[in-house]
Amino acid sequence: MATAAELFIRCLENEGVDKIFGIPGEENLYVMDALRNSTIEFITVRHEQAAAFMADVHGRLTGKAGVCLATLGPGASNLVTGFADANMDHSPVVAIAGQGATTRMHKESHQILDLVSLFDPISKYSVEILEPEIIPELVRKAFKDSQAEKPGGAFISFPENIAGEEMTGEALPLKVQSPLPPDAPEAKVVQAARVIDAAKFPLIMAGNGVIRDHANEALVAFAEKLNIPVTQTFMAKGAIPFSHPLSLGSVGLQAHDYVACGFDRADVVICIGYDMVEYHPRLWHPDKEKKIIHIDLSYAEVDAHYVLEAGVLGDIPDSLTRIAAHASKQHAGKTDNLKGIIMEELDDYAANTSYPLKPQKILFDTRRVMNKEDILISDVGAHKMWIARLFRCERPNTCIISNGFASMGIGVPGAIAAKMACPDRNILTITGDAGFMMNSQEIETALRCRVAIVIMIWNDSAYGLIKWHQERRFGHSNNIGFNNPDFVKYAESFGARGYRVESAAELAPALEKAFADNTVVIIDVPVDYSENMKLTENLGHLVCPV
Ligand SMILES: Cc1ncc(C[n+]2csc(CCOP(=O)(O)OP(=O)(O)O)c2C)c(N)n1
Repeated sequence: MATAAELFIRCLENEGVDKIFGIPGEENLYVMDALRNSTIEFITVRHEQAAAFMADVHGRLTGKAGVCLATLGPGASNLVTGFADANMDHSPVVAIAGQGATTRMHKESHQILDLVSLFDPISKYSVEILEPEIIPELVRKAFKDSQAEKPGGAFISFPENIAGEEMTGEALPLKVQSPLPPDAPEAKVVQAARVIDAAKFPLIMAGNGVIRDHANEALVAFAEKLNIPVTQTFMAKGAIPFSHPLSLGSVGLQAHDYVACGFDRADVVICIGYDMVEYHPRLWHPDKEKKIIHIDLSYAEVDAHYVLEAGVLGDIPDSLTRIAAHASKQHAGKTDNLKGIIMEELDDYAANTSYPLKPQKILFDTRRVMNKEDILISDVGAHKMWIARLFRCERPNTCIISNGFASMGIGVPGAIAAKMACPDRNILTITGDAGFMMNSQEIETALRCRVAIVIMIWNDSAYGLIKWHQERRFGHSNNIGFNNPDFVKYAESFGARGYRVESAAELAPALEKAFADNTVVIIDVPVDYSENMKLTENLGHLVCPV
């Protein structure tokens, strides 16, 4: 006779789950015990938030829901930030929390929180297991909802008395069905092709949906056939290779960056797999005068700055191929050298020897050392803005940026999950000193699980991005400084390695050595963030090339 917890684990196996990130607790004893006879590996972590970030990055890289687990009350509330990050970044994640027995949920009771309500606003599906028989349906629905476009979070609360119940009936896992996305109606395809044919300066904006729907090759073919330039959001980096002649680079900086010049000129913007949460249309479409074509698997969000001329809802590769077949006009391609300006900016700093290091120099050397398939996970801060602008990506999902919820602390746990999902690639996280300290405890997890990652800390002893914003707004800053530990000694205290970069020339060799070390390595890189305000000033004076 199986317990409900054992049936639950069978259902997770049936969904193809191979790992659960989490921390065991008293209220999930039965679930943990059921894992002893399972193919699923449990990755014991040091903070539930990290477990959720790991599930988040696992989901983003594999397209299959990452799974995290916590106990009730404080364990579950610790999951919230990482889980919300996954939900807003449209990464599939299923979170499981233990819960007190159903016999004490109706009253004040030790560690009991209404978890279904807590997770409701940050999930696509939030549910409690109140009968063992419903487990197969409930688990199937959680995974189906989480993985369906747009992907996001599903939360399951599992009361301990239900988990321990002996199953009497014949409940079995349900068949996993993966329906193909529907194709767009022909009339919509033809309408979009007409709008594109009538355009003077069309521009493509690719979003993360292109990567989620494996539409990157179709995107390139579409752009090439019609000779239309492509820009991408932060989370779509690599959807078109940076080196492609039609690639303009990434958009998303709130300031008016070079790539935004492409928007100024465009009369038709073709948004493909675009998530508004990343880069609000008000920023690139203030005058509401452009024609917008929305190509996606989901309906467009309603927004006064995003009123559609044509909407093509269906499998993205199929839609792109069919629209391109109906459109006949060859457009002007890139009419200016916007990407050239970005390249010049990088090249200018390639041989820069100043210390602390300039962000541009760090990213130039990092790109040179990393292979095209290697993965960079960005944390959140000023460093993320530099990575988004200047780190050149040739392949989808090789630069993971959180730009929906945009939570600090994703870097270290995200890198661990990336290495587990892609063990043959080098994995680097670039993080601010503040974001690093939010989940640095997971260095122990990485070492214990023998997961080799490199952590590059941009060290400025401050909340750099906020300092940047304060200086921009008020001309001064306050309450943003702090002291750091000695990061080399900190690494060594865990049994990891630590290198401090003491001149610009030391960075590239240190990074090469760190990858070759094949363990957990911290590289402490003092960064010169005076470049932040220089960038603001330069972009403030930016005159778009004509
Ligand atoms: C969890 C969380 N708290 C606060 C913020 C707001 N925030 C965004 S960037 C930032 C500063 C980041 O500092 P650091 O990690 O040192 O990176 P830097 O900006 O210096 O590159 C803050 C406080 C956030 N995005 N996430």
